[in-house]
Amino acid sequence: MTQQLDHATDLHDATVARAADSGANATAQFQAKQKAAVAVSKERVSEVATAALTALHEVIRDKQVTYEEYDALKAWMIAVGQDGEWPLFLDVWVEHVVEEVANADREGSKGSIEGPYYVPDAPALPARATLPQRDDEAGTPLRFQGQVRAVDGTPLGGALVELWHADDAGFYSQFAPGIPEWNLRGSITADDEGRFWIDTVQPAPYQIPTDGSCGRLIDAAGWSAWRPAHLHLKVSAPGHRLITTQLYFEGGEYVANDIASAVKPELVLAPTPRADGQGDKVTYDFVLDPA
Ligand code: MBD
Ligand code: FE
Repeated sequence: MTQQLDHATDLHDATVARAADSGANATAQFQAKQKAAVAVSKERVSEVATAALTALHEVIRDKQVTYEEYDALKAWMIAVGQDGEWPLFLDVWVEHVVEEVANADREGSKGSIEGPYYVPDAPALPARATLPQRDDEAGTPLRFQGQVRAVDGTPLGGALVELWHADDAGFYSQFAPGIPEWNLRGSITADDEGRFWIDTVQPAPYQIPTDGSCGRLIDAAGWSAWRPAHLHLKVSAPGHRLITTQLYFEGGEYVANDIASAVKPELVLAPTPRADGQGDKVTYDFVLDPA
């Protein structure tokens, strides 16, 4: 009886994305990566902070923001921190413009935002590999294959392809309970010609947790809480600029209205059924700019 109850609780946990589960670890992951203080000059801090505050002052005048609304904002910002949702908030509503500025001068593959759910040092895998997954991993099998090249077409042998994505229920390992640590996360080393063949499963669309501060903003504003199904990638090779990007699926839900504004036409895949009937396959080649 106790076992049945535990099982029921597990099932419940695995099917509900709670802000506390994803938010706390997203904050911890970010803090681990951001240990060292960033050196920014006084001039630069003053320039950017003054511009940001001035833009906000203009919104208050333009929209005639009231004290009631100002206090609602203050309460909400305090709660965002308590929920651990600053990484989620910033990556959903701000990062896409930072990415646009950072990658404007690239000639190679298009980038996209990293989001809050990257974890470094995922298990190392060879060029032909299956991403770590459960024995009964749900979802349509997907073979993701391609080649990493330089802008002049030279194959980049031994390139590193880091891939992470949500499962068939839209949850990420390490950011939702009940999923094995490295599920659907891997660091693949391409072969001597920069090629890779990765077996995984089709991810589901991702819904922003509805019980946290980001969810409350979305609800209060009447927005959609969804991101289209996507693969996250970091692709790198010595002497070349690492690219962080995402790939989406043609015809998928929310491709045209991503809450994180991170879809670009060049990043939409069109998988086709495999000849052996074992799911789908898709080819995508990466082109890395010189460092
Ligand atoms: C995600 O899965 C994601 O990729 C981004 C950018 C924001 C929230 C959840
Ligand atoms: Fe994501």
